[in-house]
Amino acid sequence: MSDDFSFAVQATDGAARKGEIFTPRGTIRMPAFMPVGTAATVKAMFPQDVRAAGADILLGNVYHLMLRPGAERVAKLGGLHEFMRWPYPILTDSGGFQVMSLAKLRKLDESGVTFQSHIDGSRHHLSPERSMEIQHLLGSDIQMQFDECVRLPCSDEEAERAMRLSLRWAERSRKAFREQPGRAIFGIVQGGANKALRVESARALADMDFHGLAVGGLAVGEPQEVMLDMLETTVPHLPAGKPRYLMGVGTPDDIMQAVARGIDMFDCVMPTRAGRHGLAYTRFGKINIKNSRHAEDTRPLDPDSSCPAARDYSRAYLHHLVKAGEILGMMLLTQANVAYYQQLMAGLRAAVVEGRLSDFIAETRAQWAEGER
Ligand code: PRF
Repeated sequence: MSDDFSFAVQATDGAARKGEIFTPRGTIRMPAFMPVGTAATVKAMFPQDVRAAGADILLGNVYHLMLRPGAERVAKLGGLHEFMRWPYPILTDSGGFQVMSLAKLRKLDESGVTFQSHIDGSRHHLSPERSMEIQHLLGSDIQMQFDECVRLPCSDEEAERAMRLSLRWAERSRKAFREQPGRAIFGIVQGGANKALRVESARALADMDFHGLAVGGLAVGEPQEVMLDMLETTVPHLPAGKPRYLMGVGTPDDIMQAVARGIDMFDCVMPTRAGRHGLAYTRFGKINIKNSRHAEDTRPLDPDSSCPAARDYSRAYLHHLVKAGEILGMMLLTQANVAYYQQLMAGLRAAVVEGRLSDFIAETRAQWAEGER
């Protein structure tokens, strides 16, 4: 295995790409979905089950880990991979987005953000420099620049201010990144729902020395068509030779549509969070397992799935577990959902290689609409 970070595109179908990132901790097959492991755990799943479901890489969060158990403590304990027993690649988000959605009493200025912890009210400061230091202490394989994401809708003035601040923070993050073999840093495009701002942000970041580029500031309250429109505007300005990551997206359909527009990587809490709330994503569409129509349904979620959780337990049993508030209900549904997302990514990769992505997308949507019958 290579001792450095590298990226290769192996096939294309329209704007869509099938590629791989090589890192010393393993290969990331793309288009890739990264399950979210916010607090050093993919909630309700053993790491070996996340792996068995087909994940090549997890996402971790600076914000949560700096507050609890603390980045210096994780470093002392051997780094995040060793701590959580996940030896494969980890991407860490830089913290600003989570501060804005979770922390209390936030104050943002040129230096960074001061905020109060949502856990105990303690005061903290995050800057591009501190975020990169924390990502280094965690031992993250793919580190994200520190940025500011604004919710949509917002004014063009607000989108421009945040985009320009994020560009200045991109330069500071790039400087503060500790170069190590196999470690990478990605820049993040901002610019709200304004095409000119998006293009300017993408071009400026493309000229900086990042290993990959992310599109941020989307899936923050806008309709899907606005998000896809922004991708169509932004992606052509991102270098073809670098991986492209759409942050915090999304539903299975969002992912298929974004792949068709040239995105390579995704993360989202959707499969794990839905699993803890009794919602299953399957080839036959979304299933609310709490619905009483499943109470005596002996069929599994998907008899043809390679995932034991989706294949080996009846819907009646899953219904019972979730209704009774049993932990195993959350565990099985989370595992089935993560496996479904990974199967979808495998399907997308195969479709790009075979040059039949638009047929794959149409067939997948038809199967969701049709249900089982
Ligand atoms: N920036 C960062 N993390 C993010 C986002 C962003 O814009 C989003 C937006 N969907 C999710 N996670 N740093």
